[in-house]
Amino acid sequence: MSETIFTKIINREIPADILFEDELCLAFRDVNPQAPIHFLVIPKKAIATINDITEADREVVGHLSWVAARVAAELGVADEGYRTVMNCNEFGGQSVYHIHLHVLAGKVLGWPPY
Ligand code: D5M
Repeated sequence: MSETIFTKIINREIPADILFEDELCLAFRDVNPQAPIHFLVIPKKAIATINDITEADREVVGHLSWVAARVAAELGVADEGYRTVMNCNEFGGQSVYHIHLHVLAGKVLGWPPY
């Protein structure tokens, strides 16, 4: 798999507004926010799409949601609510092929999302 921009963020080769980091994942603000608060939670392991998740990845993929909730709480938006989204491939609107959980907050979000 070719390296994406998210690997460069993990390796500190390009800057990002990092909100959380541990041995498994990184959370940082989305450069093109779609809500007043919009951050991404990514595994440090480069997994291209949800379709490429293996059984061995179960811990890290579950961990992304735990980190999303923890950072949302730190930003003060957990109780009012937020949305997590993981896009997959072309029809899902994926543009960076390193899985990432979007976390959108800070306003009432519409549904359906199109
Ligand atoms: O979402 C990919 C997301 O990644 C999109 O919302 C923009 C964001 N992005 C792209 N480059 C950067 C950098 N350098 N910093 C922060 N955020 C970034 P997708 O679901 O793949 O369409």
